[in-house]
Amino acid sequence: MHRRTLMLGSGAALLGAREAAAAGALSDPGLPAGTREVAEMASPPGKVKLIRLTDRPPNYETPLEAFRTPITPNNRFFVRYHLAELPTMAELKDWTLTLGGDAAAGTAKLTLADLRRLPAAEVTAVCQCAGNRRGLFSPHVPGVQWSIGAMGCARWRGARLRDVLKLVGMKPEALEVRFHGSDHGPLSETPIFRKSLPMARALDPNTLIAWEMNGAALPLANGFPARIIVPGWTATYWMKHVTSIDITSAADDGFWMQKAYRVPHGVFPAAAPFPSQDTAQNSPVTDIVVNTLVTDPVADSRVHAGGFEVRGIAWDGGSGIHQVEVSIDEGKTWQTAKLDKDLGPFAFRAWRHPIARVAPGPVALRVRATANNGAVQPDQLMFNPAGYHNNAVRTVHVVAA
Ligand SMILES: Nc1nc2c(c(=O)[nH]1)N[C@H]1C(S)=C(S)[C@@H](COP(=O)(O)O)O[C@H]1N2
Ligand SMILES: [Mo]
Repeated sequence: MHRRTLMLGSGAALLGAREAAAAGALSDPGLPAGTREVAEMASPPGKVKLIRLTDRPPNYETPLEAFRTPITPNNRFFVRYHLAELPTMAELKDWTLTLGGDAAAGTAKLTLADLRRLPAAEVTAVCQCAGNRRGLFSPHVPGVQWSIGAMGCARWRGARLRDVLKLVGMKPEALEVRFHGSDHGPLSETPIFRKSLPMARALDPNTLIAWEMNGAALPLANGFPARIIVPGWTATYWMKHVTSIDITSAADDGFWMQKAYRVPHGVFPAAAPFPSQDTAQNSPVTDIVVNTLVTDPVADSRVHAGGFEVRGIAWDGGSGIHQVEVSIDEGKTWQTAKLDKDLGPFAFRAWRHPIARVAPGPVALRVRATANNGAVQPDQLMFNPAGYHNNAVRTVHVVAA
C-alpha cells in the first residue's frame, strides 16, 4: 500500500502577524520567554485556528477561546502525535481491527461495520495529554512545550471495549490489553507507538472504541475511523486509528509504556493504579489530576472595577468537581463559585463567579478546584522530570478600571 507523510500543516492558512499576536494572547501569555519561538496560528485540514507547535509529527494546541464552552468543537480539538508518518483517509477506507494476543481465547478481524453492530455507548469525557502545561514548568523541562490547550472534552460514542474483547474471549492469565495504531516513525528503528491498559480498566464499562465525536465521525487527526476512549485517564492511552488489540499475559515492555509517560512514585496518588507497569523507579501516568482553567477574563485584559464575572472550567479524573473557589487577595480568602450544568464526572464542568466592586488597578485572580475525592489543586507545581500533570494554582493578572 502506498503510504505518504501527511503534513497537517501543509497548505495551512497562516494568520497575519497582528491576528496571530491577538490569538497568541488568547493562548495564554504565561509561557516563559523563548519556550515557544516557533508557535503560530494555523488551520490544518479539518481544523480551524489552532496553535501549531510542530508539523512532523503534528502537534497543534487548542487556544483558550475554544474552552468557553464545556464541549470542545471537533474542528478546534488539539492534535498530538509522536510519530511523523500518518495514515491517509484513502488508506483508512480499508481499515480493519485485528483481535488476538497470547491470552486471548481466539482471534478475529473486524470492519467498522462489524464494530457498529455492537451495542453503542456514549460518554462525555476530557481527553487531556499528561504533558498539558509542560511549557509552564519551572524549572523548564524538555518535551513539546504545551501551554493550556493540550486537552479537549467531547461526547464520544462507540462500542464498549469489553464487548469487543468478548468476541474473542480471554484466558485466565490475561494481564493487559495492548493497542497499536496505524501511524509509524520515518525510520524502522523508531519505537512504534503501542500502549496497554490493565485488564480492569479495559473491562470498565466506560472504556470504549469510539467512532463518533460530538455526533460526527472522528476527524482524521483525532483517530479516524476509531480510537480508544479511557475516561478519567490521560490521553496517552487513547489510541487513535487503532488497528490491533491484543490480550496479553505479560506486561508490555515497549518504549512508550516503560520509558515514557512515567512519574515518580508517590507524587501523584492515583485512584486507579497500573501495578503490572510499576517499576522500582517510577509508575505510569494514569488518572487525570484535578485542575481548572480561567477562560474569562483573559490575562492582561481590562476588567470593570464596578464588578465583573470570572468564568472557566474545572475537571478531574472522574470523581467529579466538588467546588471551585476564587481568590482576589493572593489566596488569603476564597469565595465559592457557582458550578454550571453537570455533563458527567469525566467532563469539563463550567463555573462562574461574580466579583463585586474592586479598587481600580491590578487584580490577581487565583482559582482552585476540589474534586469529589477530596483532591485539591496544589499551590506549588508538583515537579517531575518529564513535565506531566501540571495542575498548580495559577494567577491571572488583569487591570480593573
Ligand atoms: N495512534 C496514535 N494514538 C495516539 C497518539 C499517537 O501518537 N498515535 N498519541 C496519544 C497521546 S500521548 C495523546 S495526548 C492523544 C492526543 O489525542 P488527540 O490528537 O486526538 O488530541 O492521542 C493519543 N493516541
Ligand atoms: Mo499525550
